[in-house]
Amino acid sequence: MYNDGFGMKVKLYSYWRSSSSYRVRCALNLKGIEYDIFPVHLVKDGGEHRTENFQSLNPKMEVPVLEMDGLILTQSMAMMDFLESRYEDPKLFPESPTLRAKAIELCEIINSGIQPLQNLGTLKTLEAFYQIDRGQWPDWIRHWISLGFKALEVQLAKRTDPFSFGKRPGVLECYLVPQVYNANRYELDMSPFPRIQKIYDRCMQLEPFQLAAPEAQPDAE
Ligand SMILES: N[C@@H](CCC(=O)N[C@@H](CS)C(=O)NCC(=O)O)C(=O)O
Repeated sequence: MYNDGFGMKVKLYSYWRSSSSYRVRCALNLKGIEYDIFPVHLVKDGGEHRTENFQSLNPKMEVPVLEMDGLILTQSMAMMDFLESRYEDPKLFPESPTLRAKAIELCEIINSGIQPLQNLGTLKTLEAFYQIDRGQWPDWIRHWISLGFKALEVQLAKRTDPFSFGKRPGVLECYLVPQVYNANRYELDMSPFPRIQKIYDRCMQLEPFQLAAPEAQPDAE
């Protein structure tokens, strides 16, 4: 187990059901980094992430926020990059520059191409601006997950490693597992995505992913 060089435990501001927080929990667990969870409720009383206190950590009013080495980081991909340079082993990113770029490309299908479209703030804006009520959200969510998963499935099916980029799970699994969790939550038919499903199933056999799961969090409801 690592702890940070300043003798302070790493802090993760997280919400149990937030897929972006889930990514970082996976990465911290894979690296064996000790951390404390600071729960931020995204729903209660209009959302704790909107309070002035939280905005001083993240003016964009989103979780996760990672606090370590005297640094406050928002954006999960920046966290992955920092964790990788700060704690060398086990590696999250492939070592070859080509594969590293490919891994980031595939993470971005989720990070920029799926999650922002199913984010709570986006859904609430659809409701406020266009009266798209909550009953219609699942169709919208399934549409965007499915579109992103189609692209991912094609790319991942070309590779035969047990995980996306090798024998061990890495950065892409940290993005993929939470996104599949959401797909299941919204009852997306996963049968068109066998390679994604296989990688997810393999990850869920492993303790770092089990401990990162929403239901295993201290703030799970
Ligand atoms: N790109 C950001 C996404 C962060 C994000 O969208 N977080 C969501 C939870 S998964 C959030 O805090 N949403 C609050 C809201 O939309 O009001 C990252 O990767 O960290």
